[in-house]
Amino acid sequence: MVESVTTVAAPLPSLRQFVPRNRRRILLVFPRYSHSFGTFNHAFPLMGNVKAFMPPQGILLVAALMPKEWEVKFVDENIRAVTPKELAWADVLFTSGMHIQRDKIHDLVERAHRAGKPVALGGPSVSAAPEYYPTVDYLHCGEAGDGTVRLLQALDESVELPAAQVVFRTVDRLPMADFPSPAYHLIDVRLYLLGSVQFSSGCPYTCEFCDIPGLYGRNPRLKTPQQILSELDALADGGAVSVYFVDDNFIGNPKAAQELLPHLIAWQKKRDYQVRLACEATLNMAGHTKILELMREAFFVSVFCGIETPEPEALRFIKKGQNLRSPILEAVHKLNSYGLEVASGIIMGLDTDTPKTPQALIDFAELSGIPIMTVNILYALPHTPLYDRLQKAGRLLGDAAGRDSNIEFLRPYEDVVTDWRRVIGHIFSPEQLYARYQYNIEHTYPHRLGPAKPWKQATPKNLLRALSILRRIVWRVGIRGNYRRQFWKMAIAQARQGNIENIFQVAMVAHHLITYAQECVSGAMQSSNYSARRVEPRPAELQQAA
Ligand code: B12
Ligand code: SF4
Repeated sequence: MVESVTTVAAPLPSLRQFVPRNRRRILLVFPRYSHSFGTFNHAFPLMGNVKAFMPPQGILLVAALMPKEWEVKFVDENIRAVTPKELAWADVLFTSGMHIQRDKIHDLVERAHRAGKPVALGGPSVSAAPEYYPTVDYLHCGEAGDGTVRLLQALDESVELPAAQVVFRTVDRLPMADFPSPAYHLIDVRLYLLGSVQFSSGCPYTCEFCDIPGLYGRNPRLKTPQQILSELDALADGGAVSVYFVDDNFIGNPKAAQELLPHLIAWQKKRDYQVRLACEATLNMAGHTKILELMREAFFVSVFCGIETPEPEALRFIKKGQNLRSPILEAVHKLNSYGLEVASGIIMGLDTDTPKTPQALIDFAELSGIPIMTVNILYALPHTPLYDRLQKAGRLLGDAAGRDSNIEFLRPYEDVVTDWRRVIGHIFSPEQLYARYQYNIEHTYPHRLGPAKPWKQATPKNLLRALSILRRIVWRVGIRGNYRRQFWKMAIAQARQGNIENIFQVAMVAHHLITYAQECVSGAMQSSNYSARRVEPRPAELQQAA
């Protein structure tokens, strides 16, 4: 039975003004990610104490939104598992996640229920597909807003397990200018590879496969530059040396991006360019020369573009015409000329794919020089135009056992996966990947700005850390690695030119990509990030009980 609370029956206080009547203990837990190209897990052992990719903004923001009268604890299971003692302490467990974390969310709910605690789940997965979570007590669909106030009211009322599932949907979103900073005081920023900030939410485009416009809207909503600067200060003070703008599309509102950038430049100058910035954006940013100039000055060093396919016909078919505004290779190389290394998402299994597609992708990787290309087979996400089209055509399979996609492709599934393995195996062979890095070393990195006084960052603590990373790289890659030759060729050339930072960056990321690709080719990993096929074991405590 499900009770759905979507409409506002009585006037609600705003989320920032909600005052509870009772004391509550809220345990916020972020579930583990499955490993993927995008999680960089194989790089962590080279980096000492780094344990996870980025702090989870969404749930940390929710932590910051809790009434000050309530006690709050936070555990990121990518860093360590939540303990029985913490579960016993809590009145209620809050969790979040993407579809790919679905298994881990279910495991967590099972652990909470065994401890007799109710669970509230929010975030992108439940917002898009509440039907995935029939056993969760409270579902929070959508962004922070009136739905969140309703949830807090319900928990203020009672923390008993509810008789039926209750669903809260946000209709009226909290303006982003009213967002507090995520609760960074609850984490150790140094345990993460990157810090993250969010300036805007939403994307004006409507690519057929994407759930962003449905989840976050088409008219990007914005924080103020001052909010961003204070979040950046918190992250940099906490030890972050790289920060990723998680905006769906950094130039979704180009005017707003252009207005923010001078503030970022002033911030970088004040801190002498200690923090490298990165973002996600559509490839048509190549047409915004002024923005590119400012991004260079603000020390943006990489941008993730959903290129999806280099085939123009395919781009038109998936409604991604914005990638066609200038020839793709020209656009990528223009971004490189502003110091921006391009990373790219690629999709296989499109209706327009032919037996020639794998070679076209391999050629594209070589010509573009893009080192990080995350290649996935297509999966139809609920509530996307793609899902609706395939449903009408009777081409949705459900999560059929053993398959990584829910789509009946036009080509045989086995052929699509075999092609995927061929592409991954080729483009992430050490020779190919190191050649693409060499391209960026020559054509991208020299265009970047950097600290005016780099020696100021060479504190004894930083030097010790760098030495420890270097020792690990030399041991794991330079001595024990099966691609030692490529590594030493790059490392010796860079050391001669004094570009020590390039050695660190390239060696760490390449190690992840090469190792992960080898796991993909051996069949140990999923070919789609949305696959429901479990490739990792359940936690020991749940296995024992089963
Ligand atoms: C940063 C990011 C990542 C980071 C995650 C870092 C981290 N620790 O969170 C990394 C790089 C690891 C990542 C990887 C992937 N990601 Co990602 N990622 C994002 C991105 C760009 C930003 C997330 C974010 O910080 N948002 C800002 C916060 C404030 O928003 P939010 O989390 O939705 O939280 C709000 C509400 O949902 C709500 N809320 C959230 N949690 C909770 C909990 C409770 C209890 C309550 C009440 C409310 C609540 O309150 C918040 C304020 O409104 C989003 C896009 C987006 N717009 O969110 C995609 C997104 C979440 N990722 C997505 C995907 C598909 C992936 C990948 C599978 C593939 C990929 N694109 O690379 C991989 C999977 C990795 C893995 N193996 O597990 C999809 C998820 C689709 C879905 N519906 O599940 C998204 C939506 C983008 C997209 N459509 O492609 N990702
Ligand atoms: S441009 Fe990117 S975020 Fe926007 S709809 Fe397309 S895939 Fe989604």
